[in-house]
Parts: sequence; structure tokens; C-alpha cells
Amino acid sequence: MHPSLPLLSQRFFASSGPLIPPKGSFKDQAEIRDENEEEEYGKYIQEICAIPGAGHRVLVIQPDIKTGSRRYVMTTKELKLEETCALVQTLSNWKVVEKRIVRTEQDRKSNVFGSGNFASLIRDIRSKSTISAVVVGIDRLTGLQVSRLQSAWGLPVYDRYTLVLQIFKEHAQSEEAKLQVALAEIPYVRSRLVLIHGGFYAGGADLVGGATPMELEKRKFLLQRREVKLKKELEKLHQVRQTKRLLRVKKSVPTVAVVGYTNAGKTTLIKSLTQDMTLIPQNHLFATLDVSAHQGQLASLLKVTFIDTVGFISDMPITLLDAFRATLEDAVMADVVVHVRDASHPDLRLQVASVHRTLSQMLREEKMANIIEVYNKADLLSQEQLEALDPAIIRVSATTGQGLSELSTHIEAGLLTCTDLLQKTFRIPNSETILKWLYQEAAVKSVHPDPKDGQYLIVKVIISTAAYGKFQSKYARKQTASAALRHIY
Ligand SMILES: Nc1nc2c(ncn2[C@@H]2O[C@H](COP(=O)(O)OP(=O)(O)OP(=O)(O)O)[C@@H](O)[C@H]2O)c(=O)[nH]1
Ligand SMILES: [Mg+2]
Repeated sequence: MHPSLPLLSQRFFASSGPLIPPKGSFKDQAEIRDENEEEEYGKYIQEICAIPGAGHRVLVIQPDIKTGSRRYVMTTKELKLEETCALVQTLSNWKVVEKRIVRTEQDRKSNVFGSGNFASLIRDIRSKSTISAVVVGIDRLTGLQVSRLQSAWGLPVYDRYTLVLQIFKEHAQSEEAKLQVALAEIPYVRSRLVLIHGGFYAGGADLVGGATPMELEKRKFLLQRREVKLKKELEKLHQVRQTKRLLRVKKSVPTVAVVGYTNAGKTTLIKSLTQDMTLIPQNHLFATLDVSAHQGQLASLLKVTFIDTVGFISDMPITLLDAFRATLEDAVMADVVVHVRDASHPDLRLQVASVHRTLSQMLREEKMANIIEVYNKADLLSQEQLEALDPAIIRVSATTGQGLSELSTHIEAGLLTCTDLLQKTFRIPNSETILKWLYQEAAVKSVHPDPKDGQYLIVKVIISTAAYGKFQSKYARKQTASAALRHIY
């Protein structure tokens, strides 16, 4: 039996197989090169999370919480169970083999469940050979709870936070995303340090076995050092991101951040709006972990940069959000924020509320008030379902393209209110020079010959205040002299 987790049964270790090395091992990141510390940290992760490479056959238990702050208000226990199962299935080689809802008065007690249900769960789980792990659908179990449940059930026990962290680890591609996940992992590891090397809680909740106080201090110190290093690394990348953002501002390309619950269709929407084939939408949770910028044009031909972002989830652990805050800043700084909702999702209300709660921690009030709300996946809805939606909110389908030009008009209107962009109509001589300049410096919406005098053109544009100033000094002065060029509106 594994020496460090004496309370887990043989069958867990038989099923474990080799541990997955964390993707994007920290060793390839500059400056984080203390081999001993890396090895030590790797041990912590193995012993705390114990994620086997062969995956898991999982029993998902969704507590039906009757009292306390975590009881389900906007959602139902069934929908919560489905989401927990979706999180499990997102991990490679993990399979839900059984799921159930178990009532508990108060999920914060040390065994999570009341004595009756807990006893029957012990009997049941211990008699099953088909499962290799139990997932309890609570956002965060305490170290004490994990220790108690693992001892009683003889299997590794995971909460939703562990699943989300593991999904992030599997999906992180860029160096920045990997560092952010690594940073988000530290508070989690810290809260479970006592479980390492056989530490477990006995009946009276006293720590038995495990580390001496001195060892514990050493571990805490190691985590702290690691945290500082990761933050430094991230800060450097953050500066690069800021430079890129400044460049965009200089070029005065307005930015549109697309945010929303995970799997709502953000990436698909941007792909449809920009035809950017590098974007790969996927039908699983947290497909996108890198905030990325994509050039596009609105229906009016106005050039914009769409920003794809990391999806949200209900009970998003604050440590995860903190770690991703720097990248989400691109969304915070965007000129307009588009909130994509999956209108076909049965848990739509909770998803919208979760996104709004998270965004309100990040955006200023005025930006919150100007969010463009969008119902996506309208193609999946029946007439009856469509009628039940808020009529004030645009409906689109990112896959069929339905409603996208209306959305484009809304985005343009949003940009005209929130940025220094101006909508202008000019009457210019029918020669190439000025028109060419306008095409370069502004978004030309339409060009028509002046019905009163064919020597002139009526040109509608969206133009930045700076470019408008240039236009005036370059051409309008001549126009005053010659009365050849007139700014109509
Ligand atoms: N039927 C239908 N499916 C859609 C629509 N938009 C997106 N999808 C599907 O929904 C799934 C998730 O799409 P993504 O674009 O990856 O969603 P996301 O919001 O970027 O998800 P994360 O990056 O994981 O947060 C994919 O299978 C898409 O094909 C739509 O309008 N209609
Ligand atoms: Mg995405």
C-alpha cells in the first residue's frame, strides 16, 4: 500500500496507475528551476490530489443541502448534479459510472452528511468494486472533510474545485495560462498540507500522524516561495500584455470582449464574426483558457478586435479568479463587453446570475450597465422557449449565423456611446484622394453620388475623434476656401 495515504484501500492504489505529470511542467518556465523544490512540490500534488493517469470510474454524490449558505437557490439539485458530472467527464479518462443525490441538513459538518446517510454510504461504497473515486459536488471540501471521507470510504475523494483545477491543468496551453493555474493551485495545496505523509484527522478532529510542526512550517515556506516566483513570472507576462493593449489603443482599433458562462458559445460566436479559423470551439467545459484577440469587422465595416475569454462557472473559486484576473483585465479594459448566454441551457438563470456576480467584481458600474446581453444557441429552442425569453435581449445562433448582423449593429451602437468614435456624413469631391484617405483612416459605411450634383459623393463613416481632427485640418480648411467639401452632419 502507498505509504503516504495509509487510510486508502488497496483497490484505490490498484486502480491508480502512474500519476499524470502536470501538463506544462513548471520546469520549462524560466526562473523556476530549483529542482529540489520542484520535486518536493510534485510530491505534495501527488499526495493531495492523487490523480491517476488511467483516469477514474467515478461515483458522483450531489449533496441536497437543506440549510446554510450553500443550499441551492437559483438552481436545482438535479442541475447541479448534471454540472458536476459534466466536470468529471471533461477530464480525460474520467467516467461517471454512478450518480446520486444525497440529502444533508448542513454540508459543512465534518462528514458532510448526517450519520444515517453517511453510514449507508460507507456500506454501499465499500461494497462496490466498479468505482475508483468519489466526487462530492461541493465547490470546496475542507481538508478535514476529505480526510474523513477518504478514511470512511477507502477511496480518493474530490470536490468541484479539484476537478476545475485539473481541467485547467489539462487545457492550459500558453505559458501564461499554465502559470495562472499553478498559482491558483497553491492556496488549494496550502489548505490541504496536513494531509501529506499520512496526516489525517481522528475522531475528535485532532491531527494524527503526518508532519511535525517543523515540517509543516517548511512546507508552508516552500509554497510561499513558489507563490512569489509565479507572481513575478506572471507580472512579466502581464507587462507584455499591457504593451500589446497599448499598441491596440494607439492604432485606435476598438475592442469588444466576449464573456460568459463556460460552453455558452463565446469562441464560436467570435469565429462566426471574424472567420478566424484558428479558433476551435469545443463541446466541453473550459475549452478556452487563454484570453486571445481576433481582428474582425462589424457589418458597417468598422474594424474591431474581439477578445475571447475564459468561461465562468458557478461558485468560481476566488483563488482561480484571482489568478486569471490579469488576463481578464483585457476584458475589463475593453470598450464594449458582450455577455453570451446559452439560451438552451436549463440552468440559464443561475448561469446568468453567476456571470453577473463575477463581472460586478471586475467591472465599473457604468461598464456593467452597458453590457450587451445576447441569447446564443437560439437554433436549439422551440417557439415556446423563444417566447419565454426576455424580448429586450438579442437572440443569435453562432452556428447558423442567425441574428449576427443585428448583434453587429448593437455592438457598433455600444462603441459609439462608449468610445470617442463618431458617426459622420461627408460631402466630398468625387475624386480618389479624399475617399482613399477615409478608407484608410475610418470605417466607410456607404458611398453614394450626391443626387444634387454628380461631382460630389456623400460618404457615411465611423471615425475616431483623432482622425476626424486630422480630416478637418487636412481637407476641411480647403473646403471652407473652395466650398467644395462640406461636413453635412
Ligand atoms: N446549436 C448550437 N451550438 C452552438 C452554438 N454556439 C456554440 N455552440 C456549440 O457549443 C459548444 C461550446 O462552444 P464554444 O464556442 O467552445 O463555447 P465557449 O463559451 O467558448 O466555451 P469555453 O471556452 O469552454 O468557456 C460547441 O460544441 C459549439 O459548437 C449555437 O449557436 N448553436
Ligand atoms: Mg471558448
